[in-house]
Amino acid sequence: MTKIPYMVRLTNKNDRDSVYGTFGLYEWLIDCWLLYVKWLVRMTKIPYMNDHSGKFSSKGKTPWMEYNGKPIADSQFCIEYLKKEKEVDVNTLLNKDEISVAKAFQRLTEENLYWTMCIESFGGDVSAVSSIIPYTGLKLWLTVKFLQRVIKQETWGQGMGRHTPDEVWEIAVHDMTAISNFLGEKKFFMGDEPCEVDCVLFGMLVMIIYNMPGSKHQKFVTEELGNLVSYCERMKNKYWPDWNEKLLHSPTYKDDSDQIYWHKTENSAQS
Ligand SMILES: N[C@@H](CCC(=O)N[C@@H](CS)C(=O)NCC(=O)O)C(=O)O
Repeated sequence: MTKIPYMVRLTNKNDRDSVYGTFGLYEWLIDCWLLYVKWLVRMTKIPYMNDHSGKFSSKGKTPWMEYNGKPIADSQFCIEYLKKEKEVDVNTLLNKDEISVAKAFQRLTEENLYWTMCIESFGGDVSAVSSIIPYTGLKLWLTVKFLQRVIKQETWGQGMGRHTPDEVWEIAVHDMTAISNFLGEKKFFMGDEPCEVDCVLFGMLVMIIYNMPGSKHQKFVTEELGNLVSYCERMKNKYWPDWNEKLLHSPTYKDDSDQIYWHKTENSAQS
């Protein structure tokens, strides 16, 4: 079963708030921004369902969500909307300076490091990324060609694609090292308790660790930046205890399109 995860849809079903969406991990592509939205959903214990229809947002991007029929595009706007709607503050333990630092790291990750990852995966040898896409033959070839073309245009426009491969790698090393140095020995990025930036970092780092096999990024993180690997494990254990059983290649994987996930315990992903 192969489905491309792209949409988070929230709606009010049977007089209950429900979130409909897909969780990239359950598929072949870990969508870092979708993990960000889903984390808030799990952290705040909003019931949700996965939707595997694979639609893009009105802005032509993923993820996006629909809440009581209102479509909201872009993970950041989804998060802001949910925070307001549910009256949750996931940064309560941070002061203004810390919130600013966290935001700067969020942007470094989403707007800079991300593009180096795109170039590493699709800019040259595509055999590694092809190995995680569960298609074969023409379908695989067309998917990879399509993604290569989109990413080439986007990275040129963004600017990262105008650098040489060595320059791109230098930028990536600086970004990943900055994240690792700031995390240091802390349990979570801003201290003992997780906050919003943790989900952004987690989403991006698990893409590196699990979705970029054999890449320079993966090698660097796993071999040189061990604190990032244990950090991801901590986040995974806390919020995604069902991670392994929901993997596409896991024997326990099943289509969960009709399932409503309810979180019964504090900060737990149990459904
Ligand atoms: N700022 C957006 C970024 C989302 C994004 O770039 N998503 C990628 C998938 S990981 C996408 O939709 N790419 C399709 C495209 O750019 O055409 C967000 O936070 O939701």
